[in-house]
Amino acid sequence: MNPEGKRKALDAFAVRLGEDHLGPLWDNLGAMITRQPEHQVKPYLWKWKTIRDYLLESGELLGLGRESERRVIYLQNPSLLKSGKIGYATDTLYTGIQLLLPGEVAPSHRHSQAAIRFIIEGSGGAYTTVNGEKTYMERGDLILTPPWTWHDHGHEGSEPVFWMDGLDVGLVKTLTGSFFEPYHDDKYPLSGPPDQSTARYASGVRAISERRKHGYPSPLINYKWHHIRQALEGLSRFEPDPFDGFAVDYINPTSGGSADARLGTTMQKLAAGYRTQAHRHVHSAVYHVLEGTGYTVINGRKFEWETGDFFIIPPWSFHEHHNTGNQDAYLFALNDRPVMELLGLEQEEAMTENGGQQLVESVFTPETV
Ligand code: 1HN
Repeated sequence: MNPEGKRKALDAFAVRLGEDHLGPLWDNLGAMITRQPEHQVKPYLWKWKTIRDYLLESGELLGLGRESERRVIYLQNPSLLKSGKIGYATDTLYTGIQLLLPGEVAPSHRHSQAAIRFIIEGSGGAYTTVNGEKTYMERGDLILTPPWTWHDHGHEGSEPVFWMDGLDVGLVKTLTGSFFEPYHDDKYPLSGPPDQSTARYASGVRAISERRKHGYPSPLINYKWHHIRQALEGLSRFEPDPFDGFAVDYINPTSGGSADARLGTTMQKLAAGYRTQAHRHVHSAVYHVLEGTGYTVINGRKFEWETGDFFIIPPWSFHEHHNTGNQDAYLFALNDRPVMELLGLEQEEAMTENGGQQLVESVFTPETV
């Protein structure tokens, strides 16, 4: 049979297979197993002022209680909306920004998604309880609510508090492991005085009575900003990482592994004027600018950021950061690296062309619908 005749016969054969809900791998192997990661996730950047203004407006429109468990506005990556999904930040990661007003209570519940909170703004008195441990929130703190732990939020202070929520919503949805349960009361009973785990674990040591306790969830639930900042000052006496500057992973003090088993969290300090080299990795990330001014080049596009902004690094996308300010910049990031590592999927590649820095082909501007 000539090649054309053969192709026709194979196409007709594929149609017959399809009628019996079968498929020919010889036509689909390339689409199933791509040579490199392929995805719909595009980078995007959200300005803090836009999010903050909308949140304050929602504070006037929406009360809290069982009808509206949380007052949160989430990052809806337009590239994921287009593919018919609810639109999280990336395929695996969800990020929202939550507002709690003085006197409010966000009622207790638990879910199988892992969650972290990173505190953006608020001058004291707001707290989360995690399985009965109450911990107060301060700007720059990272608070864990590990999967299936009861958590509620409350506010004894006088100013609105804003924080970033990060959850593995997309990952858990893909793996069909979502469970949710409301607690029968607004607040879960307290197990003792506040911030016990910070008192016990924040110095990186453990009481000898706890030697046999290790693994997940991490016993430390609040990673205080002043401790992290101090650790970065210590690191700054050494050479910066070429791709990330002075950067730390938040860790579980009993194991040295990621603070949360599935959600990775990092804080990086970029010294004034510092520019990193470009690299890419399989894991995706959501960045939040705790402090500073600069830009990140992602796949040849420049994303300019300032304090409070959020941006996405999609999987397997070249990126480099540049602190253009005259102060140190601090970037917090949420990522799915622990999952990629556990599954043996993580890979990393440095850009070698052009001295390891990308050519800027375009500059991002928000797409207003
Ligand atoms: C959640 O439980 C919180 O506890 C915030 O504050 C955001 C987004 C999706 C699912 C659960 C919270 C959430 C969430």
